[in-house]
Amino acid sequence: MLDASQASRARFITFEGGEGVGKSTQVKRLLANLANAAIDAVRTREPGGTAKAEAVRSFILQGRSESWGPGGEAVLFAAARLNHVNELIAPNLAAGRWVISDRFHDSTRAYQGLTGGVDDKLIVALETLALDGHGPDLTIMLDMDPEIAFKRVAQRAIEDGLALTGDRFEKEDIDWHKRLRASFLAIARDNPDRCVVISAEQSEDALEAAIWSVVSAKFPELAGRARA
Ligand code: T5A
Repeated sequence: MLDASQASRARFITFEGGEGVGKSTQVKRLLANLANAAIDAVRTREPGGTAKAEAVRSFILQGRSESWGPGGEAVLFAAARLNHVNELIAPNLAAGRWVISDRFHDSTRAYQGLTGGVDDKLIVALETLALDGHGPDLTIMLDMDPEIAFKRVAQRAIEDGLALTGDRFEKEDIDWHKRLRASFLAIARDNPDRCVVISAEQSEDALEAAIWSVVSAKFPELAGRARA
């Protein structure tokens, strides 16, 4: 049974997974469903979310940090995260607004740590520093074969009339992305109370329904509230 303070506490939900698995699509759909359930929520992303963190995003995704190596990049992601937590995540949660983030600290652990080889001590130190107690209440891990995800990203580029150039990490080879997938699954296994793995190899509508079912089961204050 929830007491009144737990029931009214704003929740922090993160979406994680490899490239092109459908995180952004589902973050938007969850926001719409929360709005329909009369929950005030903000959408954000990493790297980014604040002006300073978006500047770090551009620097990294343009490939300008590549020569820093995975350790240097982990520090840059954490610097962006520290600002994101201080200026956006913590103030919104304190004001009673739920926060839904497209990627968060598990991405550093998966990309730079488990797949990139950065020492776990540095990853843990950066998490402690940047999160400052503001860890997610729930993490939705969208899981799929990276070869299928890359076809989706290529199709999106065709539809948008853009060249498929690939940003800093999309350029890594398929074996790297298979190891990345295994890294996210390992994080989920290590954090069973927080992480829920959902197959992203289903339609957008089916995935949206699966995510709502997980979110509404995790947070009893949503019981009986309709989604969009
Ligand atoms: N990074 C980030 C690190 O290395 N360390 C860190 O600490 C952090 C925070 C961020 C990059 O930075 C790295 C990870 C990344 O490489 P990004 O642009 O945010 O860059 O990268 P992605 O998160 O991969 O963004 P994408 O937009 O490519 O992927 P999404 O958001 O997972 O997918 P989405 O929703 O845009 O969908 C992709 C395409 O598939 C279609 C969509 O319409 C779209 O065309 N689609 C579906 N098609 C069929 N069925 C479905 N169910 C579909 N869902 C979506």
